[in-house]
Amino acid sequence: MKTMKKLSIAAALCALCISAAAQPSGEGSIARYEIDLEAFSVNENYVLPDVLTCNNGEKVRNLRQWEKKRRPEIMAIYENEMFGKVPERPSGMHFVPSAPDSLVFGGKALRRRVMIYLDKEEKHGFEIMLHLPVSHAGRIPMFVALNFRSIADSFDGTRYELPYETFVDEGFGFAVAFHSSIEPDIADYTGESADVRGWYRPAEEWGAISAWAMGLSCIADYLETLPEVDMGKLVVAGHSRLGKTALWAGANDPRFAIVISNNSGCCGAATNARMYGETFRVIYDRFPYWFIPAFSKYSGRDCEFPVDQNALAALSAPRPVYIASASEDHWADPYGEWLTALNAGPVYALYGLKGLSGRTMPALGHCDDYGSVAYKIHEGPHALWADDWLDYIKFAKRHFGL
Ligand code: GTR
Repeated sequence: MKTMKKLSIAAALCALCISAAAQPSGEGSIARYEIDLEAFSVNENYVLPDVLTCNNGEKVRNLRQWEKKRRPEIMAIYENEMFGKVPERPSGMHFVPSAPDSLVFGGKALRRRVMIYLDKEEKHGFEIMLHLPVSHAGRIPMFVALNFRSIADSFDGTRYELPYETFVDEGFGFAVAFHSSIEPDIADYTGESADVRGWYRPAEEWGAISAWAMGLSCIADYLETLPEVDMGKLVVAGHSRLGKTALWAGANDPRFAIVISNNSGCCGAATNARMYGETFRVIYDRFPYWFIPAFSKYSGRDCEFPVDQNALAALSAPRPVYIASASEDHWADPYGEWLTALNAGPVYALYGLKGLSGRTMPALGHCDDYGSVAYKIHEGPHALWADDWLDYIKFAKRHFGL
């Protein structure tokens, strides 16, 4: 099954038994860099379950079958076996300004800070920060993202490459919240103030990734109250664990018109079946609270998960989805992330939309954004850089016709 080897990824690809779902030829482009597989193993006999085969074996042949039967089945798999259900927002949710609005970037943008309270008593809530271009003609398209830093610490956006001013210059607003202020990113959190999961319903019914996804939807709820925002043009984006969250938020909330998942790896865009880099056992041992307890039964049995991650990406169809990797991010399995993008294509095809342009991984630094599924691999480590954001802005502009 699994073998430990030191070899170039090109050699690894030659050894792979490619599944019926994908017959790609990644050698040409990916051979440009080498992966030391000594610390990794790969399941050479992986098979991706067919995203368009229903639980009862029935083949999906049209959009109706996808939307009425197969898509709900896949949602239920992620809800019952991995992330838990993202609940409706609580009835007590309301919004309170947390600081006076200010003009920033030489007067080009309005900065606004708002508390999103989930309860009437205002014990459970998180702060969001908005940057909105002030001289924008028409309603404002928005990026919505969670960040790894508190609002107070992230004004410059330097550490996590949130170039707010660039967004404003390009005609986009940006709404951000600190992920841990929605649900702490800590195992066995025992505090109360921000513990949305424990307060709202039993914590074991939904993992932190679902709580963060709910937070993104709460931000969309706030944006709906702003007449200057174009609710038809919301992009949800995230990096790493927040890239997993972006995919899950996109699956749950159709208001996110474009979904961008950067270096999301295991349980995000990386294939389960290859078991390369981070695996279910490793992720669940380190971060059990991201998931529901039911997910533990797949530890070491990644291939037995009923779907692969192309199914997660395809839950956003027909909305465009962008998956991005980094060449040195072996932990997240760039090749597996590309396979996911490739194999989301058949669902987009049901909508008459194109997936990736071909069955070859794009060269480093290049993006395959020919259709409604995009994939790129930047040269370098696990990161979301300013240049990546520029690509995402370009992608959003093209799909929004801006
Ligand atoms: C790693 C984890 C990955 C990824 C990353 C991150 O430690 O193994 O799944 O989510 O963290 O979010 O930074």
